[in-house]
Amino acid sequence: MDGLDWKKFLLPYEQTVEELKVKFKTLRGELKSREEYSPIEFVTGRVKKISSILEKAKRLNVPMEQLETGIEDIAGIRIMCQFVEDIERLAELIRQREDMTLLYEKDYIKNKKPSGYRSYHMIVEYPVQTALGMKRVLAEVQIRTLAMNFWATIEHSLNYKYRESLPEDVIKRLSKAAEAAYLLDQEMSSIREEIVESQQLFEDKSNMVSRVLNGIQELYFYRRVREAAQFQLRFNEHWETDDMWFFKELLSDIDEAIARAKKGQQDES
Ligand code: 0O2
Ligand code: 0O2
Repeated sequence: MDGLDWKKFLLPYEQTVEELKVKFKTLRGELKSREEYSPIEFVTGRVKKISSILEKAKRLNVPMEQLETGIEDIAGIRIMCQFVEDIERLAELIRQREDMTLLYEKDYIKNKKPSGYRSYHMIVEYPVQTALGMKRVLAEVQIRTLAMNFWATIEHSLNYKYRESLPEDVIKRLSKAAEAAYLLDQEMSSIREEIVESQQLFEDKSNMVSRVLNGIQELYFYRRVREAAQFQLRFNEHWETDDMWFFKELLSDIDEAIARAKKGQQDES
């Protein structure tokens, strides 16, 4: 540790964290304004504390001259998502970026840690422009759901407080709480799927309704008043149902009537 000017050493990491935070927050805003849904809920970032860097270096046997390559999470970005499905979508967006290079990924979602920890980690190399020129810095991007974050935040603070001497029964209960967070994520995903499906149904229905009404109007245009009125009646009787078959049948009957009306008009002229 002697001889290392920590302030200078950490400068490019501080800059990296600030820049990456801005970039991912901007990505969130951009996706929101483009498609009204963003896989990013919120973004945080931190530079690892000097004491934690030293502890980790000791634990991993990393010599002081090799901190830059030996410790990958001196710069850390954390991205929170609403749903588990958002994580892969976001990971893919990161893989495609040209302003950072992905080195490798750690999937603690498929392979949760023994503690119960779940998260998706991506180690990237980020070229940061400093006053002394370009410097390539390692950064760890952790992607997790709100439920995973809730669990990890509390578990981390307890571990910090009790310094690896958590009583056995607390470890067990934390592991159970991790299971509860997992189930919460699953439940939220299935609720989301149902909502997306019902929205799809609603979109189909509103599309069908406007096609039926336009068709009826077209029949009036061809002076097929009686037919148009009959279709209107069928529509009035059933439009409140979600029965897509009813709309499909009605629409195909209307289309046929329009085709007949067009043919009749051609024959007349
Ligand atoms: P907003 O819209 O004000 O919430 P900086 O001060 O710029 O260096 P930053 O990003 O403000 O850094 O702080 P940090 O600690 O990196 O990230 C905190 C951001 O995460 C803040 O958003 C918090 O509001 C947000 N945040 C923290 N916990 C939660 C949470 O549980 N839910 C949600 N939705 N947001 C949370 P901003 O960027 O200040 O924006
Ligand atoms: P900080 O500064 O407190 O955020 P390691 O797990 O550290 O031995 P590795 O492979 O370098 O080995 O790192 P890993 O596990 O990929 O990622 C380390 C970071 O992931 C941790 O940072 C945590 O932020 C998070 N993490 C990993 N395991 C757990 C866990 O069981 N509980 C919680 N709450 N977080 C975990 P640090 O080291 O805590 O750094």
